[in-house]
Amino acid sequence: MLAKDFCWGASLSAHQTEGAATEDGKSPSVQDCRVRDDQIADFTVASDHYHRYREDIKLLAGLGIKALRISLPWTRIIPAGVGATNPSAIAHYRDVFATMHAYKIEPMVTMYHFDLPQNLQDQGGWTQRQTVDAYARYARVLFENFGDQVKYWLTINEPNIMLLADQKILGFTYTHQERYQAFYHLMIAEKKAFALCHQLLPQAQIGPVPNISYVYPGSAAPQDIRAAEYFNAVRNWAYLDFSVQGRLNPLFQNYLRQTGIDLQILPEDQELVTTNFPDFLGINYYTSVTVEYPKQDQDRLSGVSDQQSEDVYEKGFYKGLTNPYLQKNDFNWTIDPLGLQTTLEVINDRYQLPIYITENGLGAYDELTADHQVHDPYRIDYLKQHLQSIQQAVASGVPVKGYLPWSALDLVSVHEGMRKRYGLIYVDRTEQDLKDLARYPKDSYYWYQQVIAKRGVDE
Ligand code: BGP
Repeated sequence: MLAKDFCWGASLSAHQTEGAATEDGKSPSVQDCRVRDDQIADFTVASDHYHRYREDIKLLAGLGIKALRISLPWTRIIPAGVGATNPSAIAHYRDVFATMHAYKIEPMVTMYHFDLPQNLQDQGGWTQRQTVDAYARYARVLFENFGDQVKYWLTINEPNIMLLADQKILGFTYTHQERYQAFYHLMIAEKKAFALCHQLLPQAQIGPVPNISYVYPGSAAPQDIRAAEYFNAVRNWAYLDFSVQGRLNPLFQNYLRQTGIDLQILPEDQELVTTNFPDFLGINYYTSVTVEYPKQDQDRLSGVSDQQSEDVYEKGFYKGLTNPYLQKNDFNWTIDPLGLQTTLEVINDRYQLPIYITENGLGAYDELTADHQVHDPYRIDYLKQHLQSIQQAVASGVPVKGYLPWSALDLVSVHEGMRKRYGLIYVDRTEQDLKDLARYPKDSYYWYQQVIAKRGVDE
């Protein structure tokens, strides 16, 4: 059983759920443009959460959750990314937070979840220092307008994945050098948010939200061990060491040197970086990654990779491979609950901060029956095994304070559109057919309701 004050919750992001992409003063984000151009799913509607948030929050309150993680869309609040704020968006989200509080649900707010204003992207996006300043201004607007309603803030969703994933799905394409400069700017932007939050909202808490999973070596060969250490440094520790300890990880620095990357660091960064730190860690975890030393040069570009599968590669450093000990889901992601426990233990060993699992879940093809049920035992299995792992981690001394699985309701998956569903609640639409967007709790919803009531799963 987990502690009485354990924070049971669920997670969403704005661009994947809200829709209303062209309403209420909203300008396009890089995600809107990507989803539109690739015709992934009707992005203007998504799960229609923007119009149905009251119904959705009420349904989620029925789970007994104490927290709901949502993200705020930068281009609704400051449509051009810089300049004027949009009063109707501020009023909208004030009502969203008031509705949550009416059901005793604490908002946990991701300030930016992959949806950079397209206007800033057109000027170079995160490769440019001015985007850091724009983010800092946006952070101030959020703290000033919602600081009385929101106690838990998350800075930037998965900057480490923005570095490593196939950047087309994130709405931009940078050169190798630009990627790492953009990554550095994301890290600096986060530090500015820590500083501002602590200055303006002394009662609030703020943390990073990277996607962390401990990287395994493919064998006991010393070169494979080194490959895993390097990928751990690039994928996991570079970001968290900077965020929590204010240092550039030495293996990461060596990797940068050897791959010919020269970061532009300003003298004034030093003080900012070494005096502003998070209050807690938000950790997203889906799968683990296994790498070996690349024996031959691959016939593809260095660094083009997809962090969630075996498709990771950096010449002379590491190459992903299939882990023969693990099963996969329908979308080729390995399922590794024990990997979550290991990851949590290693994170705790390094950083000793309270941890909230801010994403964890199973993407699958779900089917709605004629009587509006969704039988998803595979999702229940996945969540149950990961919760067992969390309980074990807590028993071994890791301060996990909350669990907010992905996702509260079905949404547009980043990689796969509407066909890959994560929700505890089914949203009745398909890729292109919007149907009536009605909500139906899945079996996993009722299962999670019981888990929350019992404060955990059987070991
Ligand atoms: C995380 C993102 C989420 C979510 C999830 C699943 O990296 O923070 O936004 O989408 O991955 O990924 P996908 O939707 O591609 O299955």
